[in-house]
Amino acid sequence: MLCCGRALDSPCTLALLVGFQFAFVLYFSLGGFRSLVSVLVHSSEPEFDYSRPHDVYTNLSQLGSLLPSYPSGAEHQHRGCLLPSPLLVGPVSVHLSSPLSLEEIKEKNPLVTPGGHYRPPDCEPRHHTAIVVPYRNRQSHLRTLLYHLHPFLQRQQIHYAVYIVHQSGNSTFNRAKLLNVGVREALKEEDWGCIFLHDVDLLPENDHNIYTCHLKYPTHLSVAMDKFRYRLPYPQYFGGVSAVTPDQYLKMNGFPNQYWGWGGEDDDIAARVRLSGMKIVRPPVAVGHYKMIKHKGDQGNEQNPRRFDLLKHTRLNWKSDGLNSLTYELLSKTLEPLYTNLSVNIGEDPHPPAKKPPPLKNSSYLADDDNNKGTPERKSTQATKVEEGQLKTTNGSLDVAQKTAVNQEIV
Ligand code: BGN
Repeated sequence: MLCCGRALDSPCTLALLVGFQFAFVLYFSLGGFRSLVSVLVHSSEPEFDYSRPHDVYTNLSQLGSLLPSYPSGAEHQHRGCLLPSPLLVGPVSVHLSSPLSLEEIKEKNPLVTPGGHYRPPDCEPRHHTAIVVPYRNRQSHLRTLLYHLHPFLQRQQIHYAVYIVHQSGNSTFNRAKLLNVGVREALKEEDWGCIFLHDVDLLPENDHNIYTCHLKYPTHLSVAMDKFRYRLPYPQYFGGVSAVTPDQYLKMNGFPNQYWGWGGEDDDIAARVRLSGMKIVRPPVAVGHYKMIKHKGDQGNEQNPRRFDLLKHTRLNWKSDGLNSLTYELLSKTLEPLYTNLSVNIGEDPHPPAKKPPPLKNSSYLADDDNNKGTPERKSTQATKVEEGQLKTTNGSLDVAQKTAVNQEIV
């Protein structure tokens, strides 16, 4: 008080001013509040610069050059692959549409063998991972995924294979049941230590997101998707890309078979993890970046209106519905150059969605109708029907109270 109550020219006021100025300069040169906090409070989160991503094929020519000296039993093959892999580059660029054909993608990945299998040529892999992808009618998404995932995984120096589980027929899509089929078929083929459950439209953006399993607990990998502004949409979210060991999978009785259509099956799987005494582990947000290929709603994969009800009964049903009740017919298994194609009949949706009424704008159709020349009565009935249809859809997606209630239940 004594000092600062005086005139501006007092030496004490001057010292204070200089002090403040110095603090401001320091503050901004450190990059403002955020950087100041990160300097003062040491954060354990790794940092990556996503503004300058590498090409997803970076470093692979090194592997290619090993191709001629690939005799089995070569000395270098007995050396365990280094951890972490020296080939990793961090953020990689993602091309959301692949202009390349399957043949061209294969040419870029010469070390991938039929069925989409790969083993590092110059060291003994420490991890053995099957990638299972539920699939129907997404040819271009599949090419985009294969173009991206093969080099991504090769840089991680793991032994892997890609299994595409194709749902035959026109019944409603059933992602979780297809995953069950994929896990069972993959394990028939090899003793995989880890199984990835991978959506066809998700592309990992950072190769430090290693495609291996946690020894004790199921892992959720797609923790930061562009669609959700690079954060979890809700804490127990388990959709997109996740991973289990065969033991973890057995412990939770696999996945539910009863979710036909979009939504809820991943929440059921998350609930199973907890009900079977496990928890979900995740990589840091800075690592678990994914881009989603944008697409319009899937025909045959409409929102499942029964998902809320099904989720309320997970606690009762998980021990009886899952791996132990799985039935399907394997129609074909082919070893394609970049993936194993499993085509399966998983049966019919017992509650298929009602067929949509014809669209409202078809007034010309009404007017042309010979029996009913577009009378006002006929038109208004039609319009009411459409409105009912729209209401239904709105209810399906906007049932916030219901959604919150179920979400709380499965925390
Ligand atoms: C949730 C869906 C998930 C989906 C995510 C992200 C349900 C069940 C009602 C509680 N769950 O709301 O299946 O993966 O959104 O899109 O709809």
